[in-house]
Amino acid sequence: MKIRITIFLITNFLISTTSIYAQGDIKLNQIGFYPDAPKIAILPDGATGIFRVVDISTDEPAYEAETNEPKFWDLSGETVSIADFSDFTTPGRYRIEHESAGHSFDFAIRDEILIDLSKASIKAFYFNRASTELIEEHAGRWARPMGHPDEVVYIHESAATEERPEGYEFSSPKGWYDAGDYNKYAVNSGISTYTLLAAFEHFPEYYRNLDLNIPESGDKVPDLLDEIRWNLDWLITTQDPHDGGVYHKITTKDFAGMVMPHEATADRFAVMKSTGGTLNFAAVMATAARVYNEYDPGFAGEALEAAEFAWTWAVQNPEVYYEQPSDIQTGAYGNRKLEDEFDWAAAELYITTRIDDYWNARDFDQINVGIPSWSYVRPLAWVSLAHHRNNLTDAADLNLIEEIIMGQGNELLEEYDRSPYAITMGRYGRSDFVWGSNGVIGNHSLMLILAYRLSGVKDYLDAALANMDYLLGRNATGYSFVTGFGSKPPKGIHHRQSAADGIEDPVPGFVAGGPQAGQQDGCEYPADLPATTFLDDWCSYSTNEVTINWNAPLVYLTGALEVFKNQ
Ligand code: G3I
Ligand code: 9MR
Repeated sequence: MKIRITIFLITNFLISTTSIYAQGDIKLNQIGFYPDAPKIAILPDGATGIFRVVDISTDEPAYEAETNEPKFWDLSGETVSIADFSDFTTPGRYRIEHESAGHSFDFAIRDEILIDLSKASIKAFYFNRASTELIEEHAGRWARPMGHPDEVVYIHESAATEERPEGYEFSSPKGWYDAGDYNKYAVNSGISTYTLLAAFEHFPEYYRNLDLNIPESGDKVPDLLDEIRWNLDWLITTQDPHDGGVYHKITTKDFAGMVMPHEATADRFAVMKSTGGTLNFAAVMATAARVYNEYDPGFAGEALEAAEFAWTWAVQNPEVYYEQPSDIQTGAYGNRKLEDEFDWAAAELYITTRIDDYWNARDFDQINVGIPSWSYVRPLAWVSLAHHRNNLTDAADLNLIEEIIMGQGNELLEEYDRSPYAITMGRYGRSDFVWGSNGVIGNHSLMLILAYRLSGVKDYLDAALANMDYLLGRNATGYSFVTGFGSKPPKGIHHRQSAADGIEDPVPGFVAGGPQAGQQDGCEYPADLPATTFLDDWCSYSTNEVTINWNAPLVYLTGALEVFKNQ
């Protein structure tokens, strides 16, 4: 018996040492799974046959089954098979093993598996706060001095008016840094702030009790709303009080170097009012007016007034497209298609005020609304309309609202069923893998969650959970894309504070931009297909930067999955 065990151990040892596969070649969600949820891992190189779920505490197989038939994925150039162990529900810590394909990272099966990530994904916004010191009590190892007080910003030539000429000084403090850079952009603040507001609006019970350990924790306002307020307090300063137009951005002329916020002290400018920025502002402020009414009616009133003022400016100035002035090099967030921004702002104003004129101002008759992004916000109108569908005036078409959300959900489900990785990325081939592809899959998931809420059909929820697995490791790069989470998270994100603070681990809770084949930064990539072009290095701002608009859907998704985990 002893001899047989020894032989078994030696053979096992040989298999694992002679295999060309490393730990992590079997890919899965590196955090783990809810006990009763679907659970799958992906095996490389056409591996088939028996796979085992091995209990870490005993090193014994606890479950085994066969893989499905391998499939080829053109976007990653791989032939992969699915190991489905959804039937296995016993809490514990495990790894997946396969005779030729190696093994996975360790993972857990337990309840509340996403709660820490749900909190950290919001806390990332706190870490990106401008105009405040982050103290150790809230920021731990990532405490840092205040950067960018923004008590004095200058009107740039492009934004000069009679009342506010070039060089005019005003105050525009607070807000979140957009990303790895330290600038603040009205357009991208739009979808990001809205998505967090939507998370609260859709799941108030969950967020009311979520303690984020931020400076405002313990006050009467839920922490998520306190965090959002930090950005709204800034955003409201970007409206010109004389006409209602909104500055496109508050920015330095060039991107800062790889320095901490307090070391980036170049002058900041309010650059050009734009229709796009103004409509994003209107939509967010109209949404905020609803959400804060219960907690701070004074602010809610102010927000609604600001939204209406912005809307009026945009209607009178419908084609003021952002043009980057020649002396400004920072992010453009330029966009010449603003029909969707008009739809979104009108929809939010309609929902908040119940004034039919806002609904009637637009042709709300689109069927294929698509997936939200910073440059395409039409779906956000339908997200809000769907959530408020039982509280609209007769002007609204409820059947259309349902048809639109379910149509989108069905399109995503089709890809999920077809996908070798069982995810929703790849519907239009490469076009899902754009700069910020991890924001794309986050927004797919937001639409799926809505389809689930409208229909009660669990397939939509399962697909959203599958996309969460993708973000946490079940993808062609093998990374868990969220800093500080999983066995192989990004370490070299393009985030100035993380690169400059001298701390090995980056600020936690940020999702990296994700794979896309553009290589716009000229770095050297280990692979070049849409789903594999990813580099965990500061150099790679086209795949490894972090941004508020990619983190916001991660917030929404993790929160929703925690809310629906027992369904
Ligand atoms: O619109 C075209 C589309 O027609 C075409 O089919 C497609 C093919 O790749 O490209 C589309 O344009 C892309 C554009 O985003 C719109 O999505 C560009 O290729 C792509 O380079 C561009 O990337 C943007 C990037 O800035 C560079 O401008 C990202 O969306 C945007 O998220 C990113 O934002 C930056 C800010 O400027 C500064 N702060 C950091 C932030 C994140 O990196
Ligand atoms: O750091 C910048 C990042 O935040 C932007 O998303 C990106 C694209 O606009 O640009 C980065 O800045 C780079 C600049 O464009 C070119 N020189 C190198 C900079 C990064 O080190």
